[in-house]
Amino acid sequence: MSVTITRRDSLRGALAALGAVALIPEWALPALAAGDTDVPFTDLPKVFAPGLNAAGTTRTLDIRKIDGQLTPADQFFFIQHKNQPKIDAASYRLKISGLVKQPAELSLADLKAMHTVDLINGYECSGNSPRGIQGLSSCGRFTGVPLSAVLKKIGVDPTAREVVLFGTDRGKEDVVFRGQTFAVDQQFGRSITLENALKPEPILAWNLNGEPLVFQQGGPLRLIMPGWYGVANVKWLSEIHLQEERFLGNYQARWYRSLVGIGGSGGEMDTNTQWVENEITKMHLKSVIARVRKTGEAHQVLGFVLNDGTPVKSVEVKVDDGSWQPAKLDAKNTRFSWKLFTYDWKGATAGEHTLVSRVTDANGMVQPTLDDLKTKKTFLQDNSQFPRKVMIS
Ligand SMILES: Nc1nc2c(c(=O)[nH]1)N[C@H]1C(S)=C(S)[C@@H](COP(=O)(O)O)O[C@H]1N2
Ligand SMILES: [Mo]
Repeated sequence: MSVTITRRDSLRGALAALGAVALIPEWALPALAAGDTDVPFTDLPKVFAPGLNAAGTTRTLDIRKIDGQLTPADQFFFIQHKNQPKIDAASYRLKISGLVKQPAELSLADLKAMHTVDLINGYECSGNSPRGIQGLSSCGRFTGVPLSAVLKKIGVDPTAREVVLFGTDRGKEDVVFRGQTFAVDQQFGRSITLENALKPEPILAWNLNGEPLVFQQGGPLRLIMPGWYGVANVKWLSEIHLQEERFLGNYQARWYRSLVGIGGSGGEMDTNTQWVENEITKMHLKSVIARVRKTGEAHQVLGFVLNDGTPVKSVEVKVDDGSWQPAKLDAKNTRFSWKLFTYDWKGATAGEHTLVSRVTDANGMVQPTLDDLKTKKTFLQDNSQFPRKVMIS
């Protein structure tokens, strides 16, 4: 294996030898220097308390604290639907069942003995939105083994079509059938097609930023689906089941959907409007302004882009009623990381201002405005342009 060592790596190596590696930020944006200040946002909800909720079940990211590519593990957002199981890593076994050559139970040691990979992956919950100042998002370096390698090692039966991933978390769920409701015990489950499972990207991950995943983050083992919304990243994996039929669990087929009207007036009964229901899979193109800092008389706007891994063509920023101005994408962005951008805001005057960003990808897809999304009926997948208000003193 050939290894390219960059100057930064060798600097890190030298400093690591001195025990000082933690001092080197992973990204070029420096921490606030003496004399730098954060410009306050005036658009925050009255009650705005990012971080851990009172029950300790959800943590949101305070995006004003973003200062690099990797979200520190102790700030990384977490959320889930049921309980947060605590699983003993030493006795942990991942079951692989269904249409496979030989059902298997793999320990963490079995997985770690395979060829492991590192992947920087940024993602958001599909419910992430301006309402919570986009705090259900983060980006980290995950370590694990490609799902494809595990499936190939076990051997997939040729009749398999669907790969269902179950979490250890379970509880009562309403299963609704034509107006009848059955409250039954269910495991959290999501599925992907075998074709997607065999792509090189999905990994079964045990580390975040070089440390074992803590239980809130789905430790000891979770799926990471690069470029997909959070819900696909099944935590606390207990079983991977291969089958021929579609998997219809609530989190797959019922509760994670969007309903969008295309064409016509968008009126609910307009026969010229086609109503399309979609699964929540790949992330829709979004940019967010996260932070504004002042150095002397200079102002810099910082934000991030999330998408499905399609190369980003441009990010632009607009101040008040001005024209769209190009922002700069950070050189350290990678295909599945969130894409950090900065914009040097010249001539900012005292008072309140509105800043908004929009991203365009290499396929010509442009981030929609809120108005463009008005025929989207479910709140999931809100990737609308997010105008921010700041106060310059
Ligand atoms: N087992 C399990 N995995 C899960 C969930 C869950 O409820 N149970 N929630 C999903 C949702 S909706 C999101 S947004 C992500 C959040 O991942 P995080 O907690 O690492 O941020 O986990 C996903 N994986
Ligand atoms: Mo989510």
